[in-house]
Formats: sequence, structure tokens, C-alpha cells
Amino acid sequence: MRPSRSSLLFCLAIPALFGPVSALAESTFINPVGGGNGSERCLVGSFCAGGGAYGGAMSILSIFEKDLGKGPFVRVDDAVDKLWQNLSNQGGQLLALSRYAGDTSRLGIDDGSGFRSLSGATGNGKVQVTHDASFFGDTRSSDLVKVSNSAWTTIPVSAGIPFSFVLDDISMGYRISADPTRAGYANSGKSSLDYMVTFQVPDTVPHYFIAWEDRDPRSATLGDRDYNDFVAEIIMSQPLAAFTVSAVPEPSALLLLAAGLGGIALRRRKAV
Ligand SMILES: [Ca+2]
Ligand SMILES: [Ca+2]
Repeated sequence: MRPSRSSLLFCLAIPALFGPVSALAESTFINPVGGGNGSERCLVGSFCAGGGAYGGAMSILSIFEKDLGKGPFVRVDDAVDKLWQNLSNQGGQLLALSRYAGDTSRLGIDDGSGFRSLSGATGNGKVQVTHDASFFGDTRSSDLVKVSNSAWTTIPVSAGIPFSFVLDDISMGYRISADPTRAGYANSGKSSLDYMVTFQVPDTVPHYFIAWEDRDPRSATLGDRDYNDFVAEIIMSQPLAAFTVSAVPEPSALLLLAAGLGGIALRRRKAV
């Protein structure tokens, strides 16, 4: 099971998950069609035209939208996903959900005391879902792995201590921080290179998906920028600071939003 909502609600002192709507201060570009080996799924908001052998398919995040049944995810301002913190001790949970990358990586954190691993290395080309019957007809159904959701990991950080997520590329032996101002990582000091983007789940608790690009920062690029290389689900006891939503969604995003709203009633019926 996913962690009990009631077990997390007790520490929620901020009931409003949606902060004030304002202009997006910083939005890292995501390449919607990918550019890897063609087996990658494209990200939300894309029709994946030209996405190699998987053109036209659902994105990883749209799979999770469908799996959770809570409505469309909302892109989080990249100005605020570098540092996270909780209102209670050990108040966050993490679940590693998918990886589409040749490199084997795991996810961890750094709260100022160095890297701490939080996840194992997930299988390549796999997406963990809990409602596999919802994906009948998916053109790559073999990618979808049904899980019991028992693999949540507590984020071992005390209340009020800011931390950053870190991707540990085990194959290549480098680590990338979501906060490039933090010292000791392959992308330290390279603020123009943002390797992690974040989406919020409409929920009664602060609930997010983080998605990584795993290109070696020493090459000073962001690779194919599809941000499919590692995706994890996060539940917190405190929303990201100064959370904002895009004031001017792109036309394709508006179409998706309309489609998503139309499907909310159905999704709610099947949601656990
Ligand atoms: Ca970011
Ligand atoms: Ca990539």
C-alpha cells in the first residue's frame, strides 16, 4: 500500500496545497519527443511525434496520472525544487518508480551531511503501476510492472532541515544534485544545468513526482532533455516553498488539461 494518508495528515499544518497563481519564475525545458534510443516514453504534454519506435505513446508521467487517478499533474516552478523540507521529523516518503536509461542509477538526498542513498537501482525500461488493468492496449505493456506499493522509503531528515535530491549514476561514477549550488557534485556550480524537474499531484497531502536527466554534467550539456532517465514519487509533510503554477499554459497543455478534466470523474471512481 502507499503510505497511509491519515498517517501523514497529522503533521500537515498547511492545508492548502495550491499556492498563489503567479508567473512561472523558472521553467526548465523538457524535450517532449525524447532523443535516446527510441524506447523512451515521452513526458506529459507531448504527443511524442518523432519519438522513435514509441511515437504517439503516453508519457511516463501520464502513465502515473492514469495510475493514481487523481487528475492531471501540475508542473512545479524550477525555482523551488532545489531544496525541500518537512514540518515533522522523517516527514517524507520516497518511491522509485521508473528508469529509462542505459546507466544504472539510484536516488538519494543531501541535507548538508553528504550523500545518502534512498533507493535501489530500478530496472531499465520499466514503469511501476498499481492498476495494471488500466493499461490494457498500451503499445508497450511489457514495460509496466504491477507493484504492491510496499517499497516506500522514509526520507531520514529532521523537521526544518532543507535537503536536495541527488541522482547517483552508479554506472558512470558521478552524482548530480538537484541543487547545483551545493558543493561536491558533478554539476556543482553549473546553475544553468537543471537535471531534475518536478510535478505536483492534486492530492490532500504534498505529493510530487521528480524526473531526472542523467547526462554527465562534465560534458556541460543536458543530453536529450527528455527527463525520463529516473522518475520517483515523493510524499511530503510540507509543500514546496512558494509553489506556483504556470499562468499561461501552452496550447498543447490546455488540450491535455481539458482531456484530463473530462476524465477525472472516471478516474476518481477507480482510484483507491
Ligand atoms: Ca529543477
Ligand atoms: Ca535522457
